[in-house]
Amino acid sequence: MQLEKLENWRRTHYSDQIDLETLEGKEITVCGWVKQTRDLGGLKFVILRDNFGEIQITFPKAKLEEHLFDKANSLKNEMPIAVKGKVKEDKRSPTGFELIPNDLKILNSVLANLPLDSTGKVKADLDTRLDNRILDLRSSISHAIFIIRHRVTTAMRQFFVEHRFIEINTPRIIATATEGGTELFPIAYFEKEAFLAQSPQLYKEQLTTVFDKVYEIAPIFRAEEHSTTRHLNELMMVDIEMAFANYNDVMNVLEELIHFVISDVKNNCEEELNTLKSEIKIPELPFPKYTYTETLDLLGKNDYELTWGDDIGTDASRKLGSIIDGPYFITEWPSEGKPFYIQPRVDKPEISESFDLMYSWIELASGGTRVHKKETLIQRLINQGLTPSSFDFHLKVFDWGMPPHAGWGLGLARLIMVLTGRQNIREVVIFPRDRTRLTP
Ligand code: AMO
Repeated sequence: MQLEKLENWRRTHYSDQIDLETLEGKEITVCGWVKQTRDLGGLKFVILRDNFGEIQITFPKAKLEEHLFDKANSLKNEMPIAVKGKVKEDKRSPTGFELIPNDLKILNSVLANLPLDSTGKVKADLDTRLDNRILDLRSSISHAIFIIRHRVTTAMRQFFVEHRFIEINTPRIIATATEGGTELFPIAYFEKEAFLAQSPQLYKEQLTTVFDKVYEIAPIFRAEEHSTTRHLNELMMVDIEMAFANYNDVMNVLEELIHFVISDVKNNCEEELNTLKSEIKIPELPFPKYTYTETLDLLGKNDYELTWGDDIGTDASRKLGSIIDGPYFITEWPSEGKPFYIQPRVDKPEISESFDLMYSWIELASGGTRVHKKETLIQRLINQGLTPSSFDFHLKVFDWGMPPHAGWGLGLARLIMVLTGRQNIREVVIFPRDRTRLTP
């Protein structure tokens, strides 16, 4: 087959920009991929898919030049094409119009037997989908997930700008652990020992001394050995840190953000939510809050006993999810299990000024008030078996006017799971990295 060059052909309209009232009878140029073809002998229908929807291109043999109709016969699913044609009203077409082609360019060939059917008619398991992710992303389900994800990060940035947060980017190559030594990925960094960042924790705290309120949306890396449906080894984290604030203030920011994002998605992604059959509700503010101790009581009343100090693991979280619907906070966790930077309560040091944001049984975020006194921080580092001198680059900033501050980190993919109603985190990450998956 003779392939054509794009030359000076450029798209004039995306599929969702074709307004019948102004464009009927006019010639436009569309570009995209063949989603499907249907042959009725003298009539051929081609569905072209672009990023914003679909267009039906109708080839009536009787009205077209022979070579154009013949060319349409060589179209195969997933071929990239460009079409110049006239917009014509057609009530039978799903979009209410069709395009009658004047010219067609086939811009590349495709494999005869593709490893995945992006129309979703032939079902594939998740591994096959991930192995052939680019084709999978063209399916309406996966595409809807990532359009929603795009909407979420856009809305988040809007929210942060409106609330006067400054966007930062902190190093991904770091010298010390922030979230416990066991989850670090070591890397070869010339003659020094280095790691991939587990979180921007120390840097975001330092930057509050300059910019007051900061946020970062960036990848982080955790060498978690286990394989679950909600853990990955590389993930996008949404982090904030605020000066002159405590854990209650940053919980307020978090619930407002979640409310804003869910409302935004509900209002702007109706089609995608329908495709995914997601029935996410806009949560009421404020979100319910249960202290850790109250949560244990609640579990106890529902025949799930935990001892004070225990972590609330997967089974217990699932139990909670069966009792509480939507988002809620679990606050004031035992200080013992919390990272060194979390502030213990002054009146009751065994309890910390910390919280997790849960959605049903899934932990979406965690955060708290930070220790901002250098001596306390050094003591907590020692108590946790860490070497304060390894943190000199961080500790010295505490002598330069460190304000009281607080913040949180939110796992973006887990929020997307909730919004899109997906059960496996791998579905909502474009190229997931887990214990065994390193490609594509
Ligand atoms: P934490 O370690 O609790 O806190 O992480 C914050 C949130 O990130 C998500 N998350 C993960 N998601 C998928 N796979 C993983 N392996 C994974 N690990 C964590 C969760 C979790 O709630 N520095 C603190 C935050 C802070 O206090 O500001 C931190 O990293 O949704």
